[in-house]
Amino acid sequence: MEQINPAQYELVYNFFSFTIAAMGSATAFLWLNRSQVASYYRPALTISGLVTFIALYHYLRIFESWEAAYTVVDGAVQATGKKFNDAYRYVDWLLTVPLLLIELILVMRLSRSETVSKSVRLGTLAALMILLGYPGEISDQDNVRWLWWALSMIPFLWILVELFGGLSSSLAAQPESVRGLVNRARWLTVLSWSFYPVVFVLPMLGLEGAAADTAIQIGYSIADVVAKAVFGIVIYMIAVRKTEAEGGA
Ligand SMILES: *C/C=C(C)/C=C/C=C(C)/C=C/C1=C(C)CCCC1(C)C
Repeated sequence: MEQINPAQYELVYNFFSFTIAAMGSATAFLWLNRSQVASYYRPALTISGLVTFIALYHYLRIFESWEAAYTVVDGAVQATGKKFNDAYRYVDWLLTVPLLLIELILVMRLSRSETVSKSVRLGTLAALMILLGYPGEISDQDNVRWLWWALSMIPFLWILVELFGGLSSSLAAQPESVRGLVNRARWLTVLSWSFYPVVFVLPMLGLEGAAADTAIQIGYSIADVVAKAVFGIVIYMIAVRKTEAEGGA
């Protein structure tokens, strides 16, 4: 591990702690409010809470790994020799990224066959994107990182095309009162997800050593809170509004 200074160590520590609080409270909110929406929309909230719950678990492990990787002695941060475990993030994404897309599909309440086919297609693309990113993430050679970045960008861009092309006709079929919100959920996905490939390239653009490690950890944490907890709340709002538009729970 790179030599990290106390301010960087604390900053990452505090961001992990904040993310744990955000994921935990989002999980409680989403699961406790299931009864506020019609029964068709409950699976979307269950899955939404499952996503933040899986992230809560992984952030607890990430936090633990961060604490184990360093000790603070007389105000200086020293590496303990235990490696900070980056794999937790990728295991988390592998599970949560397909579920996030399924959440969005479920809250749209499409026909059964469309729900299944879109979930399978988007879920597979999302898993492929994460698997292709991992060999790059664990490499510190720029050319290796660029190669896997480029490969992972293919399913990533494909997902964006599906969200804008494939889901547009489904969007038009949504009740008037929720169209704006569903559109916002789609944009929230696009913008928050675009953050990840940008954070990934920071070390290839000249950011070095502990500064790069710090930026990556903070960048991914912010993106995770937006893409999972904030997104979950938007899904909840859509479900509540659709419940109202369709005549109550
Ligand atoms: C909750 C976690 C989410 C929404 C994670 C999303 C992750 C991505 C969109 C990652 C994409 C990547 C690329 C497109 C290229 C480089 C490697 C990745 C995996 C960072």
